[in-house]
Amino acid sequence: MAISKGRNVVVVGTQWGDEGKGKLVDWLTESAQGVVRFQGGHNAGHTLVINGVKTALHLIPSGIMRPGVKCFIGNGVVLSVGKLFEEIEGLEKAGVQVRDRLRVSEACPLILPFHQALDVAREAAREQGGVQKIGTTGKGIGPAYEDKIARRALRVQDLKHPERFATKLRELLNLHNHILVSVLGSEKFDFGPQLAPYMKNGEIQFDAVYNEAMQHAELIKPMIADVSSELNQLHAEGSNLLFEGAQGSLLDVDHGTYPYVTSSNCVAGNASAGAGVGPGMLHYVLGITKAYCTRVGGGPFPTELEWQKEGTPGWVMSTVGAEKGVTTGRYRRCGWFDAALLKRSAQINGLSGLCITKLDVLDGIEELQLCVGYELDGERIDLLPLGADDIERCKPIYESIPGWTDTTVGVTEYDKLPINARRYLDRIAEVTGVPIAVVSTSPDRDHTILMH
Ligand code: 2SA
Ligand code: MG
Repeated sequence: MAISKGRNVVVVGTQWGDEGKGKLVDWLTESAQGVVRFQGGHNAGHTLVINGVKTALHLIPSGIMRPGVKCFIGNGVVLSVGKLFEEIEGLEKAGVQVRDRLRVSEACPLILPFHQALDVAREAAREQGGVQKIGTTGKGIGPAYEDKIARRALRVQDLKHPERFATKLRELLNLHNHILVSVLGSEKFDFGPQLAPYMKNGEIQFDAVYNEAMQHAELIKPMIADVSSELNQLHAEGSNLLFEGAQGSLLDVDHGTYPYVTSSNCVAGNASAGAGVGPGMLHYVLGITKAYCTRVGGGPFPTELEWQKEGTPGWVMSTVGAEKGVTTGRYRRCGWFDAALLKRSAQINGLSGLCITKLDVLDGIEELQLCVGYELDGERIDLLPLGADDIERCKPIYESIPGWTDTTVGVTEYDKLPINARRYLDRIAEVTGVPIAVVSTSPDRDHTILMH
């Protein structure tokens, strides 16, 4: 495999998120000097297990768990400074030094309390109007990206200038309070304890947001940086960089199951725009893929299984795989591996290699089904179509593959995997046309098979 010294790697999720990217980024960080987040916000949830201890990260790159590695939050990330410091304090309590190793782009748009209020109120309005909810994480991600694209966002750099910040905040609040009250009827909503300190009569209060932001400004100032320049400098010095994707390719705002997507581009190409480096600096794209599929939130899922019935394959995936959201605690929907979906992912990311995770979860399932295409309007197709409406109508076409009974937990050599597990992996590589570079056989850092 070409994941080696002198090369920068982009790690992306190839399904709907939660593929196990955090573990792989952490593992690859052994040969990297810098790790960069380039999209999403604290909607992401990465679980790492190191020496048996679990750590959940939402905003800070997984590389933080390796002493000496520099971590960057690129301009493509929408940033809640409050959540960032909650995470920093949590890590510091666990003995992980963060402040001197984390750099935050001054161009990051800020997530402020009104973004979260808009997110929550919009989802409630959809539900009341009889429209399927997107199933967002309720963190304000979508509304923060809307402000960025509409060219009115408050950015990290504005925190350094209190008057400028106040002027922009006033304008933003005029607009958003109008939407909250007059369009979404926010006076009727219960926004919960998190937003209560900022709200009065359905409106977000200027003073509460401003005063908190100014406190945050003092905390974050030492970390504010020109991340693009620093990454280019590190690259020029011969450092290896790792770009850590959040969510998954099918949640990409353009290529995913639109409108049941997140509001950023999750594909590898956005590592360039979201970090401020040229595409020539991205050398290897590693696609992380679960040995089955999961999705949290609304939207189509062609290979979805019933997961609540004890003893069924879907139940095994859910329970053995502990498929519960790291950020919101929601149960994830589970289903068979979808190779036609993965083909779409390979195409939109330009995948160099695959990393298959959670293979061990399938141990003991008698017979596995592999989706190799769909029937859509009486025709057979072998690539996931674009957008939710067509995907909703796809009927999966399956190939049966015999399962295996031996455990794969902790196996570190490909040849030591049960023969049927190897057949399953080989067939995935064959159908998707992407070579398998890594297999992960448990959440533990060391339980990893390197293929080439
Ligand atoms: P949002 O909040 O606007 O980004 O939600 C839009 C859709 O994107 C999905 N989404 C995710 N799907 C899987 N994992 C995510 N992160 C957390 C985790 C999720 C959690 O890693 O466990 O804890 O629930 C994530 N973030 C966003 C979301 O479900 C919507 O479908
Ligand atoms: Mg996750």
